Amino acid sequence: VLAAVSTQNKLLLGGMALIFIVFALVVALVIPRTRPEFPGRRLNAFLGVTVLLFVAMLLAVEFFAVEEEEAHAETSAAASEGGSETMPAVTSPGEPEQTIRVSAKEFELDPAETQLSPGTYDFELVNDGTVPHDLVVSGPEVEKAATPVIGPDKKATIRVALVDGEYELYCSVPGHEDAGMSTTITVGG
Ligand SMILES: [Cu+2]
Repeated sequence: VLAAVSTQNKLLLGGMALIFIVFALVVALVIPRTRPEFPGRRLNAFLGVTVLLFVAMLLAVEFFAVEEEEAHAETSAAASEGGSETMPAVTSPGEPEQTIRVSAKEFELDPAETQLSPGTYDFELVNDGTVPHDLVVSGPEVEKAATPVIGPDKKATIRVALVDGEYELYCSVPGHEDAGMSTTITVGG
């Protein structure tokens, strides 16, 4: 909504500026050629219109500038609020302590390690099978962090921040988890 309003303001402001400029050009260039006696008896009306346009222009700039500032303030306030909300809860952008290789094939999931200390890890899924698989990690503070589904001989990595607790690793391709592509890893004590 804010963006729409401020765009509209810019259009209005631009429109007023255009009217003002066209008016000024017409008065300065066109009218003297066709009507040398201008403004003559209409001097008062002419001056009135000029002053009116000028004042309207000033008011418009003042008014819209204030509204723009308010809009910007609200936008940046919203942005900083949003920033704290989007602090990573599931995955962490921090440096991973370690890469854990997880081999996937029909139908098992084989992580290189099943006992980890708390921290940030990259889980590298390697599809050692013959059909597509993916890797989903779920547990405390990590809700279904998933790689894309990848084909045979492909790799995909997800970064997760692990805390004390049990994490489930599984393949979310229909039927695969039940067929055996599921395991747990333990973090901390
Ligand atoms: Cu699978």
